[in-house]
Amino acid sequence: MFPSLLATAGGLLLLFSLSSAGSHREQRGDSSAATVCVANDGFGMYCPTTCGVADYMLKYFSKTNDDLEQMLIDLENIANMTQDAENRVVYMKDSMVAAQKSITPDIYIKKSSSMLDDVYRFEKTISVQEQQIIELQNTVSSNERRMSELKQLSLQLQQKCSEPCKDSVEIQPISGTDCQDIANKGATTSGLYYVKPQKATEQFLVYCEIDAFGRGFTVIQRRRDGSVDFKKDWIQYREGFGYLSPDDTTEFWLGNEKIHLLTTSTTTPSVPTVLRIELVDWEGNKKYADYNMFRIGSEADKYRLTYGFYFGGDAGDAFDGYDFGDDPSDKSYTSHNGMQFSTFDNDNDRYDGNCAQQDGSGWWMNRCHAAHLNGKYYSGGRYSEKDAGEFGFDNGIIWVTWHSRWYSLKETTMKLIPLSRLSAGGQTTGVKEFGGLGL
Ligand SMILES: [Ca+2]
Repeated sequence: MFPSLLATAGGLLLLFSLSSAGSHREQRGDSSAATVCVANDGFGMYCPTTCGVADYMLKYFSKTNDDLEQMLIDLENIANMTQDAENRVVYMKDSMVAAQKSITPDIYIKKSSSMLDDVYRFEKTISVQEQQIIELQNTVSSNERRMSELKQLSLQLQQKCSEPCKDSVEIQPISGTDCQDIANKGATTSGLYYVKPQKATEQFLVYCEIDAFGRGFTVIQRRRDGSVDFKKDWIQYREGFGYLSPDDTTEFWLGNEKIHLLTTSTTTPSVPTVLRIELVDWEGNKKYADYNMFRIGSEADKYRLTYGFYFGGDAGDAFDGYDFGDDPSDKSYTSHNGMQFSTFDNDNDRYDGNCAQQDGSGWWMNRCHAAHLNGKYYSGGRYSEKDAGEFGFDNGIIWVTWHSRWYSLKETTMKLIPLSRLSAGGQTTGVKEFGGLGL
């Protein structure tokens, strides 16, 4: 039984170490790096989720493993004690025989009766210990059964993880250059779709929000619950991170390169794209802001943000900067139009320091911002300099033309739509549909 238990524990450890390599790279569930689960472009909710389940199981395994090891030690101790006791009984029986042979009957009877007492006592101990061993053996075999079931399940999950994401995530069959193109082709449900913008060399997955008016928004950013850490480096912001989900329940940054491709048209004149920003605060209020002729430059231009003009909305024009009253140049220091993208490891801001490092995000930093939708997530909204870490700056999810810089929003969405379709259902109708807030 011991060898088989050891073998099982060894197998578990192996299983644990094999899978923990994957889970480490998947730490926090939001790594954009290629993982064991992801077959192609790094998005798709279910593969990482499957790993999440596996991680959970592995945690459980680890505990079971510890328990089993402890049990193994206990069993060995008991076995040793039992062996000791048996040895002593054998020794005493031998002694009795020896005594019988060599000692006079009177002394023998005295000695032997005391020895017999000892023998009975030890035999009793042995029987108790044997009972304990049987109970432990039962526990071990029941644990072995459970472990074997878990291993089976884990193998199934690993099998699932090694399959391409598209096999387990519901991806809609229609594809197009963007979500509006997909909606134009007849898609009526929001979900995951493949898009291939004109300049793209390969298709990639996006979440399309398709409404009752046939408008197809391509979602490029989503904050919902703080489950994804947005403090990422240049490459992660370039490639995108977080998770796309068919039911829009997850947080992500689609990736600067993809946003660049989605906002770069090959036609002349170019097709104007509107960036719609939707915001939700902690009281459940919803507001939005639209920017027309929105565009993200290439990586060579550090994914520079440009837009033609603020196109309306009730959240106000925070991209234009804000006069905080701290400095005469506040507003020009905090406007975003024309800013290059910065991350902590790629500082392209207009500040002597490093805005992205100080505020723990990737964003079109000026010196630094009046809008900061990739900021740190603060549950409840209100936070202070003390909460903001070593630098103490306003690093939350900010849109200062609505809430102050010390109020971090609960939810954000950044999404794209061709200008021609924004008002397809009626601009006012569309606005009403979003939170019932008309212009
Ligand atoms: Ca700088």
